[in-house]
Amino acid sequence: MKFESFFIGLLVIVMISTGAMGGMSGMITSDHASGKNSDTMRYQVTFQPPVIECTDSYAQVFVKGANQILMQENLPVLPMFAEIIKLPLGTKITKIQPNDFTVYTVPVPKQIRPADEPVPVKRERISDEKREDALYEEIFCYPENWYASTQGVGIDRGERFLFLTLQIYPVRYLASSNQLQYITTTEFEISYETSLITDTVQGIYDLLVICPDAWKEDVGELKTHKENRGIKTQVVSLTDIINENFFPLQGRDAAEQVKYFIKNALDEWGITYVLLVGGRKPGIPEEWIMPVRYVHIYWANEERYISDLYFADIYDANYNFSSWDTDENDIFGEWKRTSVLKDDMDLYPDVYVGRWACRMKAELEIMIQKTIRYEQGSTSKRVILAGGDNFPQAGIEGEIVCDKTLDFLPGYDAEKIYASEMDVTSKAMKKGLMKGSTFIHLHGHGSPIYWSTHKEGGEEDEWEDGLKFYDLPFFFNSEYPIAIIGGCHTAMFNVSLTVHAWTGGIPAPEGISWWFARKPGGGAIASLGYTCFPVATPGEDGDLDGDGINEADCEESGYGFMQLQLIYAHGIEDEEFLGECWGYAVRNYIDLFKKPASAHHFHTIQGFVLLGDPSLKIGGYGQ
Ligand SMILES: [Ca+2]
Ligand SMILES: [Ca+2]
Ligand SMILES: [Ca+2]
Ligand SMILES: [Ca+2]
Repeated sequence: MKFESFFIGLLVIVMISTGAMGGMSGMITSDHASGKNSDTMRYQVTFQPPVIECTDSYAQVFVKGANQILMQENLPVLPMFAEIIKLPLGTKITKIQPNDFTVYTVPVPKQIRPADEPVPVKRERISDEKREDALYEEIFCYPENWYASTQGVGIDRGERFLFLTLQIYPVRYLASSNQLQYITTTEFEISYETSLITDTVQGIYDLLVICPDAWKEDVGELKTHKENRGIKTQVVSLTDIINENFFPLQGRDAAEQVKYFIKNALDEWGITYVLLVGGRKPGIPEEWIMPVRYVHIYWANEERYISDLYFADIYDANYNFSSWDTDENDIFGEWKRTSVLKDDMDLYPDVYVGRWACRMKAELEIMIQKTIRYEQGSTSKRVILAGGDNFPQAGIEGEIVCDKTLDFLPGYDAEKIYASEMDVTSKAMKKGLMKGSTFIHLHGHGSPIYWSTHKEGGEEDEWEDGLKFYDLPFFFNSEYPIAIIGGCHTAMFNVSLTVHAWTGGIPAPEGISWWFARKPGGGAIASLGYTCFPVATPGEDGDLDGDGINEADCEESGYGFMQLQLIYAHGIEDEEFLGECWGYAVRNYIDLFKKPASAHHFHTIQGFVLLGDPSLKIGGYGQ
């Protein structure tokens, strides 16, 4: 019976991930009369009493049994426990109820250390933003509750699930009296119903390509190529969508119409991948060949940015269309500087979405020919790594993240272009790529048209040569790598000669990531970067990714974690297709950092974009 096998699977997942610290006992009560299975599971966690350590200025709290850190800007840094429970598609949580537990209180000798301001990955510091004092006068008890939970529906290895994240806060801080409240054991009852929906349709098509009408015929060559490799492909034009050639038209604007089409294709055809074909139209007014969605989450002086994740997050945890505008005011992803988060967003991708941001048909031709050539061949098991000292905090962050990249690619050789060993130049990157490689990973600072880093301890205005948009025409490598360009705004694809926000006033026709991918006779096959400021996490605040091993924070959170997860998906989890790797990275980031909601993590999640074919077979199929 399906339900039993799921329950055993769940038990295994929970026991593996929590080890000796947590445990779970389940009780099954089935209610067949209502046509639904309603069940309850019990979830128990135990903690050691808190240990308090003091520095000169602050106290720090540690709890054995807590596997993560609660960090919100200017609020106390406290241990927390988080568990991610994967439930079958169709499950609906009806109740999460803690049983009675005992609360203890202890005094704290000093104020608990507040979390620092999150650092945007940018070239210049934001001059008008200063760290304010801790917000302790505004809090009575932090966190307000003993637990929180978040749910989402998304895809994992081609299968869809409900993801439940349960966060438990074993200590709470009473700021006015400088005391800690703590618990040592807690048990939850989680009630749920199953089989609300099922994935009945499996893979009538695997890949959906959406393109403008005028390019549809040209995409035929890509379809033939993909189908020869067993990827069942459907090509649909924007006109097909509007003319209701497949499904009834839904949606308040062009972007939402595309998203509803993707939903229908997921429901009716069981698609896994979506390739959006089209970028900005050439010209002064901002118009799009293929629609985009701007979200409005304010952080680091950035008020809005494009998120292609919008097109991938189709369903929310209640199996409703994930509109990203839950207050229905036509402002999507709204969290303005002076307001709270207005729109609930599930975020978990339900399909793997990539974009060829082509501005003209010639670019489409280049991408089709590059893709066919790439997938028919194979690339060398080499990775080009470029990094340096990105932040004044201890550790050479770019090199730490690049070293970890190589750890996650067993059997690979690396060409390291490290600021500690040499100058980080585009010349060295070109030279490295001439020998062939599957990936190039740059981890540093960026702008839409430039990527760079520093020598160790280098001044903020002393930059390595780096990669500049005007270097791109001179890449003539014959093997095309997947380029991961870690830095702020590195994958903005709305740049034009007249609109060039964040380029430092330098006009450029377009951004570096897409340019690198669509470069004929060289460059990359796909690029990944950010359409906005992602967050960086230099320094050391504990085991931020909660895997039980405390490593440098630059690998455990922020943009470094995101990019490393993508590599991990391929090198360690053996994901063969680029879309799966993107989805893996985004999903894991959401699991860990969606809650408590913070603008900098939303930027990092929503801005991480795949400018490439999500059905791309990494390294090619070979001859
Ligand atoms: Ca809204
Ligand atoms: Ca979703
Ligand atoms: Ca550093
Ligand atoms: Ca750490």
